[in-house]
Amino acid sequence: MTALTIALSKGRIFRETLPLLAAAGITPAEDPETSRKLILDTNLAEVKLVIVRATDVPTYVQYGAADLGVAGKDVLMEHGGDGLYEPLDLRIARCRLMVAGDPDAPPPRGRLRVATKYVNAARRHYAAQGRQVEIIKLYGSMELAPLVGLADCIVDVVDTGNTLRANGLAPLEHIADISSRLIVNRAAMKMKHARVKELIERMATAVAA
Ligand code: PRT
Ligand code: MG
Repeated sequence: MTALTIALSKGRIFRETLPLLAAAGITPAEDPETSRKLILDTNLAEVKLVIVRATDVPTYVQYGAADLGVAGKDVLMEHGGDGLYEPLDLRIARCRLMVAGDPDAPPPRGRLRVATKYVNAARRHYAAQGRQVEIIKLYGSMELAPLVGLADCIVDVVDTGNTLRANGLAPLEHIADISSRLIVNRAAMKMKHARVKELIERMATAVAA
């Protein structure tokens, strides 16, 4: 059997990918939330899972350190598609990439300052509107930035909107609907075609069910 390595992140992506992996006949031997291992065995000797940060999944797959992976479209929009196929929308971990801010704030004098970890997606969004903005790169807790005057607004993913509301912010502009995608290394798609194709087909059937 062809060896396959699948890159996943802990948390919601791992949880929501589990049933889809099960449909493909793959069950992890351990739970990454309780195990410290970064390489997890599965019920299939030839299939391993590697547990990495959500934003690192495309990098592992691009370089072939993992044959496949599951990554949010937000992460893929930032990373770009180099060396990757994106054959299947898994329809999990769904949310929206939004501009959010204080709806009552007066319009800024000068350039709009936008805090985000999604610098590329944010730049493209404002460029499409012909607006010159100042992008401030953050790695987390974006909601804080408008509250302390670091930025006029943020670009972040929103699910329930509870985090925004709790901080007196509201969604202002919709950028993209987000879900997680199965991604495949380009070389693996050729070299391990039969095994990868079977996995994609089984997961696709489970997604459609
Ligand atoms: O947490 P860590 O820093 O390790 O990495 P990560 O945040 O990138 O990973 P994780 O597991 O939190 O998110 C993985 C993927 O899940 C993201 O890339 C998105 O594609 C998707 N996803 C779906 C979300 C959300 N929903 C979501 N709500 N990712 C993050 N959030 C955040 C959101 O930014 C907000 O701060 O959760 C918070 C709560 O959201 P509300 O609107 O429900 O309050
Ligand atoms: Mg997170």
